[in-house]
Amino acid sequence: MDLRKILRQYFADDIDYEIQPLGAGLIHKTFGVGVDGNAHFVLQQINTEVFQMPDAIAHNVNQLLTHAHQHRQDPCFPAPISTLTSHAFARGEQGEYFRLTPFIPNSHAITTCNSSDEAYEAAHQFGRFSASYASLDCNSLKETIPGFHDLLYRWQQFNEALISGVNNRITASKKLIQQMVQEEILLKRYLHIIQSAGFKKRVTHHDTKISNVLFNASVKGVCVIDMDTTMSGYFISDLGDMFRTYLSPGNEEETDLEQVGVRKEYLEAILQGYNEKMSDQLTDQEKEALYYAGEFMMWMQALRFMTDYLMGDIYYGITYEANNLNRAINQMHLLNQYRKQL
Ligand code: GN1
Ligand code: MG
Repeated sequence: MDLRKILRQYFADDIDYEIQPLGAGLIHKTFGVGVDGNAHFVLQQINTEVFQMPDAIAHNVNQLLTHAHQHRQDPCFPAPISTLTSHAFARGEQGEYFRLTPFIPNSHAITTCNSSDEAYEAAHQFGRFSASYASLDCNSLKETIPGFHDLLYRWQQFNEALISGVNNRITASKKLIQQMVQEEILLKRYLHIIQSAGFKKRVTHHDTKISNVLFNASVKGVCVIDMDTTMSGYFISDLGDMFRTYLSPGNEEETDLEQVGVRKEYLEAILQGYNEKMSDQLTDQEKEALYYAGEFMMWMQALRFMTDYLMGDIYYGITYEANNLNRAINQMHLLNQYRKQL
């Protein structure tokens, strides 16, 4: 793939940009585009297996930017750059989709959350993001991945994998599968939530990992990035994924379970940062589910990793055979450790 050809769809001048791989996401291919060692833009090739409707992402970004503009408020994320022909995406020769976003000067992303201050700042940014769009009718947003954080759907996919998945993987993982099935009570609570008037559909980011926040040199949060999965959803997705990904010193790839656990001060920091922006927005019923948010996301992610393992690793990138299995084990361990803190 000649990325220079892609850049020419954005720039009339023929600057010889340096293009370097960037970040550690499991889904897209990301590149820093710059001059003399300084990044000016971020170029991403959209994974269209995962995002089969890239235009839905562009539609949502447009809705958000229009809303922010009308309310004279900060969009809370960097707006993507259109091509010279005013398209949201540049296209590769085989129809691939690319998007370009400005690189925010003096900002950086981090891949692991290493202090409760970082956790606080990130939670504050994601809270600010959702709160900023509180008056946007989230029904105007499209679903960029159908059923993305629908726990019932993820549970059904898991159950289908138990029937049609790779046989020896199912047999060898009996114990873990049983442990995961025992958590079905978390699904019951979710089903209750989605029927309750006290739970609002909100503009939800749905991927609140620490690398989706930009920080400045003094480690203050600047804004959030990655609007791919921003759509209508429940706050438990955003808060829960922060718990899932910031609380533990070891991340979801960690196979030494001693490293997987909950740092209590990070939990307090996340709640503080998020509540500063969101507590006025949340209903009483939602506030009762602050801690459930973590259980919801940890279990759902365990189900998703395990489903992928049983189906033969078709969704998540893996670097070794049991990678998805180990991720599922890791997430179930985290869930158990998390509960001990409640
Ligand atoms: C995927 O690629 P990345 O890290 O942004 C996934 C998230 C999962 C995460 C687990 C579109 O996100 O939902 O939580 O992996 N995104 C999609 O590492 O499936
Ligand atoms: Mg993402």
